[in-house]
Amino acid sequence: MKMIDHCRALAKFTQEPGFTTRTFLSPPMHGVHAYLREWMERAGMAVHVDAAGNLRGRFGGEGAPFWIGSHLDTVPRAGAFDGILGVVMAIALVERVQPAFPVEVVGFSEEEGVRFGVPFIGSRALIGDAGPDLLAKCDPTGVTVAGAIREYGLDPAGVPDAEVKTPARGYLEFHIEQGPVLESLDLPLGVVDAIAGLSRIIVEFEGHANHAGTTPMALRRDALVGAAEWITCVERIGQSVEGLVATVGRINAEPGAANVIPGCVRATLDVRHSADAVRKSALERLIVCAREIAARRGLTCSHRELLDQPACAMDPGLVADVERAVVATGQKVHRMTSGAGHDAMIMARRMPAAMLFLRSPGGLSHHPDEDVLPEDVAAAMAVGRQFLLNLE
Ligand code: HGY
Ligand code: MN
Ligand code: MN
Repeated sequence: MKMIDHCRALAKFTQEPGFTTRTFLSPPMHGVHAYLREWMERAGMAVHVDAAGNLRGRFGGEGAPFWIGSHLDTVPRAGAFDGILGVVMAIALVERVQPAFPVEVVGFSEEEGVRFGVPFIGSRALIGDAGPDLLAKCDPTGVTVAGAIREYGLDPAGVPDAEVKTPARGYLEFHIEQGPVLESLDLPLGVVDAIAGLSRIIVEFEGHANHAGTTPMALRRDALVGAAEWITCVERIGQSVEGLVATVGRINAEPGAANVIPGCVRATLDVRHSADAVRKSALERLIVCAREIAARRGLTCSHRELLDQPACAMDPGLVADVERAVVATGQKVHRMTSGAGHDAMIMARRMPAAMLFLRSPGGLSHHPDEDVLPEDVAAAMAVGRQFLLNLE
């Protein structure tokens, strides 16, 4: 079965019929684990699911392993390749190459941050950064991370044991680019040299709910109109700085009835840039902008940090190893920064990390029509094979 076919089959494990939606340890993850475990064991791996829900396969004997992996969760109504393609390619590489040294394959339980608002739960557990605060985070229904782990049939007390405490040679992640760059250059592959930093906050505008029919326009403190004005400011500041992206991805208005002036609005803000100082300065400007709009409209404004993920350089030595494999397989080397966050930026805190991107047709991702070309998967597999052979 081809890797693209595996990804399309795995995309059917979803919590939203008709779409691919698979958040942290939701029930369909059992099907993904069973599907991949059978294949991993056939490829010669000893497989287990750690207490953080990471699917892990150990190939080969003692000694410092090389890690290859990506994430198994998805955003809502995702495509079939973000994350899981990297796990499928890792398994296929071990199956085909049967490396002469130990390899750890990992399918992380959660990278997108959808269910609990904070990303990288799986890879953070692997580097020993999944402490009580993280396990106590609640999803919108009030279930904690620890509760979700228990509901899945695992024991959250075992999360500390998920940490990698032995030496590792490095980590390589294959991932779709999720953007337009490689397609614009007509290239199948990209070598990631850095991953942009990411700030994520919740901004709350508080006004005064009131009757939509009896409250004159001049007497309103409408939180949603204030948020709407601020969102145009987010776009304007995002457009004003080279390489900056700023996004309001989700907005909740309360009480949420057509005949009630919204009294409270919460909006997510996601700000990214390859330079941390630029990202932080833009974030500060956007917070000041929110406060000014609120003051002018008789609203109050507050914000809560969800994530401050510094930009992360990939390991120069490992990047050079990947580039050697790219050249050896006859492909052109193109170095690039990743605008998307990846588990590699967490694993890089524990071991040398690198990534190889595959072209995203249409530059599309986080969308059901996300795609990847068979010839690009074949090119990436050839690079992966050469990379592993060079490690022997
Ligand atoms: O949001 C991201 O950058 C990634 O897709 N988790
Ligand atoms: Mn993603
Ligand atoms: Mn991803």
